[in-house]
Amino acid sequence: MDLREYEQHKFAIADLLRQMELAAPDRQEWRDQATALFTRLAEDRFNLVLVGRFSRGKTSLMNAILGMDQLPTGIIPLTSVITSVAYGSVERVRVRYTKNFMDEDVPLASLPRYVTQQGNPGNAKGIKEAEVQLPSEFLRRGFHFVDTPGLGSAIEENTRTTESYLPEADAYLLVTSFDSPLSGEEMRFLREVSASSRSVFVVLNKQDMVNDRERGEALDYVRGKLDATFEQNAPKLFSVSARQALAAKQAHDSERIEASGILSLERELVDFLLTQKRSEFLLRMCDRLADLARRFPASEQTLGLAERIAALSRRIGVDNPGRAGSAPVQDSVTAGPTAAQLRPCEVCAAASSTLWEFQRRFQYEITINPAAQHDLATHGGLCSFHTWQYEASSSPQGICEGYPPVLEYWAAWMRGAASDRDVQGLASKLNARLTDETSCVYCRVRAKAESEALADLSRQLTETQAQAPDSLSALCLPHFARLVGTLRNEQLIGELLSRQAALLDRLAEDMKRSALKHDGVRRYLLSAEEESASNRGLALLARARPIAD
Ligand SMILES: Nc1nc2c(ncn2[C@@H]2O[C@H](COP(=O)(O)OP(=O)(O)OP(=O)(O)O)[C@@H](O)[C@H]2O)c(=O)[nH]1
Ligand SMILES: [Mg+2]
Ligand SMILES: [Zn+2]
Ligand SMILES: [Zn+2]
Repeated sequence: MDLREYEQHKFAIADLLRQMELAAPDRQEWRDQATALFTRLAEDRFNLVLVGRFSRGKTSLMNAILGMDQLPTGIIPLTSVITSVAYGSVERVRVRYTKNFMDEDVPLASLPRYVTQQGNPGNAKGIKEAEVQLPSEFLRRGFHFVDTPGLGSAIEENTRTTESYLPEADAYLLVTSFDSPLSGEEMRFLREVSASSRSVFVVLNKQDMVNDRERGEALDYVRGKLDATFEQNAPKLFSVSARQALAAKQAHDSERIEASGILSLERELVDFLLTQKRSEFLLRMCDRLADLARRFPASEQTLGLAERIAALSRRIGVDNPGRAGSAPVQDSVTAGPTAAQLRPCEVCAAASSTLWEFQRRFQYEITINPAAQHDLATHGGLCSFHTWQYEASSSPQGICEGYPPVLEYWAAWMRGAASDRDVQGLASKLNARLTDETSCVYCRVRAKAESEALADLSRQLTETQAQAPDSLSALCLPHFARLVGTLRNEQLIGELLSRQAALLDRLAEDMKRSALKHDGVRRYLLSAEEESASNRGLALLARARPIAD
């Protein structure tokens, strides 16, 4: 099941939950239960927790997987705070304190001040978790990597921090290393996990420090220990050099990336997430929904609901024969939209800024320039919308200086009409004089700016030979339609339509995710993209408000 399918199933569960709310016999009792389920759905984070003795290279391994070096590492015990890293369209760090009213967003570059032993010794700042969001494609598959302070250092607070977090894990990555593999505390940890149902992967890091023979010996040794500790399903073992993996990724050297051992680890993690974890989670949610529905008094409606839950559950099961672990992995994480594609409609933006400039001049001109006053008057003023737009940014004094000619114009018109004998036609004449989009100067300035921006865009697209450029923003529907109307190249139009379709789908998903997190009272989990989803969703359908704030 790819991420897309997974989310669609999740949204289907949320829809069923909302419908159950309508059928609920006792709203209050129901609401608590439903909120709890929404919360689970909204939080739905697959916590892959990295543990191991201090200085094994846990943080380095995370950096290597992400192909960046933003998380602080060092030769002395370093990480002092639980640090999770998950997908977000923009870089963002949320520091959550144990007293949650103190939560704050901080720049990524300042992370060391919060999560390291030097910046925040023994987590004296009382941070519950630093949540890092990064636009990494690997993370888009739904991982929450959780880095923990190393076990077994002299800093007891750090060990306690890690131990208290362990129950939150969905799976563990035990990071040990070729220099003295499997310390006492790592063995203790393994024994504990072997008694639980959680999966664990074991990484032997720093393979660059040993030769082939030593490497083989260490692997045999660790393999033996694992087989002796786990009665069945002994953890998979990986030999890796986080240091070389990161360097090779940064150099885009695919041979050295492969040699670092990181790829087989990454493949295994993705496989695990896709074939097992997701369907288990969804099926568990369906079970809980069904439990809830069973407690409703039987009625046609509740029977219908129960049937639909069962059907969804079957569908999830069918999509995932891989529950037994045999399904082929198909991971279709598609490239996300570029930053440009997330920018609001560029035609709207051009029109707004032109109009903004115009308005500034206009406000001034009509207080001092009789020609401008006359012009405004003969157009009968502005359209209703822009009249108030003008009012909002003008002073009473300016209005009283600039606007009397408009009122006088109407007075003169009416006086003329009073002596007109054509009473029948009067109402329609009056209506025809009213200021609308075609006579309002603001409207005309905006329309002109829009036409110019569209013409520019159309020219650019035609010149670049049928390539929908990555730099194109998320056009609003009205402007998209006008743009398409100017183009002749079928292939280009087809490309633009697919691109726009992908944007619309993506926003619909952002909106559903955002709704789910609101339902689940987990607003702090909203990514920047989800937070702005309501606004961006509407902005894809309608032109921007006439003037930028
Ligand atoms: N030679 C070698 N050194 C590595 C490798 N990975 C990490 N290191 C070094 O090991 C030291 C510790 O790395 P960290 O990533 O900070 O280790 P950690 O497990 O996060 O440490 P704590 O946060 O204290 O628990 C650093 O000096 C790294 O440069 C590797 O693959 N090879
Ligand atoms: Mg660390
Ligand atoms: Zn637009
Ligand atoms: Zn107008």
